[in-house]
Amino acid sequence: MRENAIRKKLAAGESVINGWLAIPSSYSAEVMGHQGFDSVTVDLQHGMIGMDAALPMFQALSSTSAVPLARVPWNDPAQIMKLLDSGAYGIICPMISTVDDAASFVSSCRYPPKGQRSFGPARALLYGGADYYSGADREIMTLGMIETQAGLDNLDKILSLEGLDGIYIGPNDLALALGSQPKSESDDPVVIQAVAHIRERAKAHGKIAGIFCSSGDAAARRVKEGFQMVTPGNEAALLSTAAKAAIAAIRGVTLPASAAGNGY
Ligand code: 3PY
Ligand code: MG
Repeated sequence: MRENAIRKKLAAGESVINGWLAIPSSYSAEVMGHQGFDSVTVDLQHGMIGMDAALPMFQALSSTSAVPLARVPWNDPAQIMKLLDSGAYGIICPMISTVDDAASFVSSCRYPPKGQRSFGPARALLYGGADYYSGADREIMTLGMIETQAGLDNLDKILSLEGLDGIYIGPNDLALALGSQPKSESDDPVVIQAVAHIRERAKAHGKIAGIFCSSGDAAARRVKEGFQMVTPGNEAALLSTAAKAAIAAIRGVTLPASAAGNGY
């Protein structure tokens, strides 16, 4: 089976730069996949992407070296299994709040006896190889999003779960859960402390700590803090930021800091 290059990179202690797709287009998936991201996530939660659009996006990513991941809309075994059958090499699952949530999520990604994944790898055979079945449980990555108060309260139990490779912080939902404004880079000390706490606990459990960020600069700061997997906003945010900067350059104006997006 084709190896999961980001699993290998993370195991070697290297950080992973993850692209994020919200636009339902195989062309933008292909463009993003060719830019040097280690992995690219097709976002079926907040991205404008359904199952039918996701398939050609995975096909486009196959023409690049980026490892294809998916964020599912919810912790739904049917959607998780279908995205794995479409060739996703890892799943980012929103709103993991309890160890039971995490156990159900991991189980959806693993074949029996480890889990309840149903057999029918379809396109995953074409991307992963004819021996997909024998390596899938080893190569497929499971990242649970910590972005609720309950997720924070149950963090150590969630991180103790065997088969969960790591956590991914959703800073906007986390900020909302803590009574703050939804922001990828919050300046609220309560949110800052929670983000640091999640990162430290993930490290203590030997699990991957990832986080969604608003820009390349913000993601670089997160890597310095110790996050191993970062996303510098989605492609729609990168596109709008570049478009605003081009217009500002032509008009000869300086963009105010407020022109920067929130990663969405
Ligand atoms: C959040 O910030 O809540 C996210 O889920 C990022 O995509
Ligand atoms: Mg979220």
